[in-house]
Amino acid sequence: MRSDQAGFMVQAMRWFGPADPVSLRDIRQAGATAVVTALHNISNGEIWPLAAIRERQELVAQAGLRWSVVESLPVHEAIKTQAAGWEALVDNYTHSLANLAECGLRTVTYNFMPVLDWTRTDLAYSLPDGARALRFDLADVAVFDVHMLGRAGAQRDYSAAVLETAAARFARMNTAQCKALDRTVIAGLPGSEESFGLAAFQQALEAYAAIDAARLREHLVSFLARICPVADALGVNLVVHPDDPPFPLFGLPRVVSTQADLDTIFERVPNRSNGLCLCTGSLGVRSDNDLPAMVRRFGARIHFLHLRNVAIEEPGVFHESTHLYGAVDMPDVLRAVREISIEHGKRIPMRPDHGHQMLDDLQKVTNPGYSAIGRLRGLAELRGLELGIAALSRQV
Ligand code: CS2
Ligand code: MN
Repeated sequence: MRSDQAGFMVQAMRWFGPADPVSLRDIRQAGATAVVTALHNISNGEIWPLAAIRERQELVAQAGLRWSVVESLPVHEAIKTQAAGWEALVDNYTHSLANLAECGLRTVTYNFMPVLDWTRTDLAYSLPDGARALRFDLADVAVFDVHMLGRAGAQRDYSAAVLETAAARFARMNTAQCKALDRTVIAGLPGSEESFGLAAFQQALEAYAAIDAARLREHLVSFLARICPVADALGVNLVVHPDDPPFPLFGLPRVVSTQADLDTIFERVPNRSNGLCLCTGSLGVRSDNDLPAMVRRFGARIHFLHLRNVAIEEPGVFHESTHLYGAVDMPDVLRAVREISIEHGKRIPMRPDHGHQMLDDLQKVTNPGYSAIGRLRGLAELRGLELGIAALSRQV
């Protein structure tokens, strides 16, 4: 009999901790052997205490699962902007890394997106089959940015066509619809460390007034140059999650969106611990990102996979499709993953990154993108694809 432990990937699911409406038992029944979680109750910038890490680890172990990846150990905004006191925050970060390593947690995810973590404009987009998906429409971002926030110079960041659509859309929107858009865009999606009101958001944007992409890249490099030597010594892999979506929003710089961005990050900080969380759904929004090629190129540095797919409706508009079908050629990606797994002798933790709200979950309140059944479906499909690829490869 084949065992569920035999693949080239470790099947994991994200769990938001004891308050998550999706339980560890649900995750186990979905067939995952591991979870990906974080101490979301600890404020960004503070040290994760050993005891709290151990307690979480035990909770996961009691459910018959393993905590395989930390997602995320968030990087404080002051580190991204190099505001006063940022060095002390980096020291706290390394202290947390040391505590995690002491508990045997050796893969740690983070992102370097300014102000906002992942961004969508619709959290309940109806699909033809009645399921709901997360959607992004740049014209809605323009509605918020130009008409609701009134950011100076915002018009310059959009095409004439997008501005025209946004103006027409805004003219038809009532207060409730404006509020809903505001909440969706800046109130913070699950996993985000920040959540803003309009004034606070404005202020957060202003902190980047003098920070362009070149400068933000330098800030990322100085962060990594400080923590990677420590992570090397601890045997910890730090894996950067790409920008989602992988293009600038609100005039904010983006530095983890393309193969060239990643090349630079790894060239500038070649340390072994400087790694990548390859998120197919984030990177896959850009047609110039060749995902199987990126898997092969960065194979040694990939220690975590987010697997999902996107349907590109038109430039700047996409929704999250089912895990196997969409702009990303998932069989080709997993074939490449199998190759790097063999080449580097490692099983790579993966998780189905988001899923549709479907079946009984349509009646439940869960974290957007993180309901149980849609992710169970995604995990099941990806597991079948993995097994199929492994089986076919043995025959040739
Ligand atoms: C995640 C983000 O839910 C998601 O899509 O990718 O919350 C976040 O960017 C990652 O956890 C990395 O920090
Ligand atoms: Mn992701």
